[in-house]
Amino acid sequence: MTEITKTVCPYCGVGCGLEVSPPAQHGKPTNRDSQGTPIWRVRGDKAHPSSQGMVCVKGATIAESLDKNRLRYPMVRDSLEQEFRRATWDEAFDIITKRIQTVRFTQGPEAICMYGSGQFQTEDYYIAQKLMKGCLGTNNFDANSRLCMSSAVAGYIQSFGADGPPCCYDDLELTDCAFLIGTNTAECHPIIFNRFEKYHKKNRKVKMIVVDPRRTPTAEAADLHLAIRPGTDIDLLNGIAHLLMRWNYFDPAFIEDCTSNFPAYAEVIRHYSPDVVAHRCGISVEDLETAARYWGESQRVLSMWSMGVNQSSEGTAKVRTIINLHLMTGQIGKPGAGPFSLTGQPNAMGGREAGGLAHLLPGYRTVKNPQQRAEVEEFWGLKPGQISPNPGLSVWDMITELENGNVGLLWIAATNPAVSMPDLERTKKALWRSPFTIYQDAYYPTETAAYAHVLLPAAQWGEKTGVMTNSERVVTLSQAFRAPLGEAKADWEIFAEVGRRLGFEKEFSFTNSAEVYTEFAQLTSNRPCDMTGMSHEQLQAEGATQWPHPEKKREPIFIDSDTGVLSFEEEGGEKGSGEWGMGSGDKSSSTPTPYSLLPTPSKRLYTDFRFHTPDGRARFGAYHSRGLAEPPDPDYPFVLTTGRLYGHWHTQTRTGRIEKIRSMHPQPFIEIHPRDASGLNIKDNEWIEVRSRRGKSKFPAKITRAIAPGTVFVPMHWGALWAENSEANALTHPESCPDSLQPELKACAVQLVPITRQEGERRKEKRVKGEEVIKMHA
Ligand SMILES: Nc1nc2c(c(=O)[nH]1)N[C@H]1C(S)=C(S)[C@@H](COP(=O)(O)OP(=O)(O)OC[C@H]3O[C@@H](n4cnc5c(=O)[nH]c(N)nc54)[C@H](O)[C@@H]3O)O[C@H]1N2
Ligand SMILES: Nc1nc2c(c(=O)[nH]1)N[C@H]1C(S)=C(S)[C@@H](COP(=O)(O)OP(=O)(O)OC[C@H]3O[C@@H](n4cnc5c(=O)[nH]c(N)nc54)[C@H](O)[C@@H]3O)O[C@H]1N2
Ligand code: SF4
Ligand SMILES: [Mo]
Repeated sequence: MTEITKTVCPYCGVGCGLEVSPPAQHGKPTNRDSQGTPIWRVRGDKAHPSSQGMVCVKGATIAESLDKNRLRYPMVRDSLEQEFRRATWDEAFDIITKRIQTVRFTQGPEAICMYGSGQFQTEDYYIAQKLMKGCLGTNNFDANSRLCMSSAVAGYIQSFGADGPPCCYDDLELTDCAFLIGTNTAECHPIIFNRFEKYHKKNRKVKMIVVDPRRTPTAEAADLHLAIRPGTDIDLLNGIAHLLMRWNYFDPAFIEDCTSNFPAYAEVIRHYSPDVVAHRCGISVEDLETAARYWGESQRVLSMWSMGVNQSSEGTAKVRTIINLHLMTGQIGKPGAGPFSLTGQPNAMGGREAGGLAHLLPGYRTVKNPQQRAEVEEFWGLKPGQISPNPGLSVWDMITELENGNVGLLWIAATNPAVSMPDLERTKKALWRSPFTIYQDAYYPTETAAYAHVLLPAAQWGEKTGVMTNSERVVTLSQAFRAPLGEAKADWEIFAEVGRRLGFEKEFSFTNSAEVYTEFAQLTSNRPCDMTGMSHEQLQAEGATQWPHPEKKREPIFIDSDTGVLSFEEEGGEKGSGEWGMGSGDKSSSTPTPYSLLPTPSKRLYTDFRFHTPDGRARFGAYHSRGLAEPPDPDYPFVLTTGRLYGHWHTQTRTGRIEKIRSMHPQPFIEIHPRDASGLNIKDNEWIEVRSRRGKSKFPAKITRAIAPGTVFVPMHWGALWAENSEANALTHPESCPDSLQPELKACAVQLVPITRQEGERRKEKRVKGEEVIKMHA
């Protein structure tokens, strides 16, 4: 019999269940890649509730990346000019702990920074929080989710009083109208898209609206595609609200009973009449009206969004403006309806649960809340006041503090900022100035390795056991099926060992990741993301589980037959109290309700229309549109937008080494409308130099009507190791949303300069050389 390991795909936030079996199987030829290396077999897990056996090309080919270009042992150097030399773990740990102690006692804990990732498992996130925010007393832990989901987090918190996407994937097959805004679901969340598309095709009455400046494969499938000008989402959303009001498609009872701040919102949307909106968005009044009609006439509306909304200097306002539409029409807390952020990374959700951003603490708590800080301090056995009340540095602040010379130690793990951060030239200069950088990654080389003093080899997917939470709050155990390659260690083990060596033996006495998860789960007790009923053992036995999932109901030991009042054993008394799922954390105000009297957890949040705000009402956000942070002008007349392709994952550390995916997307390009191309006298495949106020990049032209005139698009996947000067982020700027601090990676102003054909050819040759560099390291 072959041994099958159940696990979860480590790429996107859809969180597809996978089954992995060994390369060599009895009676079957051994699976091998083109170099003859045996590869593990991967297929979709039919029993997984989220993906029902489906996978996309990334999940299907993941095992091919396990052995190529791995970082196998620690490496160190004294300065960035030097070559790395191999070190033992003991030596590396010693260097790191000494450095942490020096920085702590000379510059203070605030000079220590960690930049982590939505590709951590929850256990990695949790141990990093305990080390940084707890033991070291600095909140300078931020994650690449800052570039990704932080606007959604801020929007949910401001509108609902707590983070957490309220919907579930079943809603995809229950809705009457899917409103997809700023998401290229077909390429970036393919299995969510498949689930909806099957249903959409079968049910002619079901509507699909896509709002995206580009005609993406997602937009191709829509009943209505609104190709708005980049950055005009709030105009559009307020314009739809204006029509819903005018046509009486709103729900006064819901607004009255379940929301607050409606008058301020009504005052704002008054100004968004159809002709004003259509003009600003660059769409027709008819299309705007059709969108409002689809929304108004549908019993159930499900909106979904991703980076076209979040990566914006008004990202939080955009998120809240989407939520507003749901609140004014009562489209939430019921099947097939609600605002649903599609999470980017596989465990960005777990990161939010574990407090993995500079302003958060584990269990959907915030560092600013004194009671919540005290709860965490007590749980960790720390002295009162140990956790700083100040939010730590966001990742862009880490860059500017490097510039100011205020960072003594930077620890980067599971992210490749030398490709993915905005304003790369500035980012790289700042990284170059870092007095001491630890970089913990599974692969080598990556672009960021060039900026590290210490390289630590991380065990990755398949080599460590831990949990990940997907977009619909489903937690899956990602089980190890092979030993870590070389000397690699799980991220949490590395953090824990450093913690122990700093003197926190008791705090980090874990012997395996199951113990780590059990401790973390206790800290979610009575929080919106209550997972006290989960453990590695339970997840293995029962399969993927959605939160909230509190500890098992306790059986009453005594029922008063006159009053019906139930009595429970005292042990763990508090667990049975509080309005679970309501997360107010205020235990004094509510009469304890035993678990067995509470309704069965629903697959959706807010089914009782009570929210986590102090008054239990969801709050309207009243926002006028502010547009782009860097609008086009006569010097920089084009808007550049950036994003993803179906096959590649971010900075290509894995997908760039998979033949099938490389051949799907062999090289970078710039999408440009035929009208703009002819204005530049450019033909297909001819090279264009793109210049912004910050930098330059070069791409061959892909002339297409899928992009609007005046806008160009480049994929984000090609860093310095994969192509010469085709970095999207050489051009982008760091201006960010004031609430979420998420940078506007989706838009900057650029000028386009054609490059002569000859030079283009030369560039192509150079690019091949760039690839050789990578082969050399293979
Ligand atoms: N294949 C693949 N899938 C992935 C990933 C990957 O690297 N590759 N990464 C994962 C991660 S971490 C993330 S965050 C998600 C991202 O998933 P998506 O957000 O779906 O992907 P993007 O391509 O970044 O951007 C989505 C769309 O936003 C549009 N857009 C740009 N500006 C605007 C605007 O002003 N308004 C509106 N409404 N739309 C705009 C772009 O044209 C683009 O089509 O994908 C996840 N899935
Ligand atoms: N222009 C532009 N820039 C963008 C975006 C955009 O749309 N446009 N999108 C932004 C968004 S949404 C995101 S999420 C970021 C993504 O950007 P990054 O996070 O920089 O991209 P990845 O390539 O996913 O980097 C993950 C790294 O973790 C390593 N790794 C994999 N598994 C493990 C593990 O288990 N442990 C450790 N320690 N390392 C591991 C991989 O080898 C890789 O080097 O990019 C952002 N940047
Ligand atoms: S849809 Fe996402 S989670 Fe599913 S297989 Fe593809 S990349 Fe993996
Ligand atoms: Mo992301």
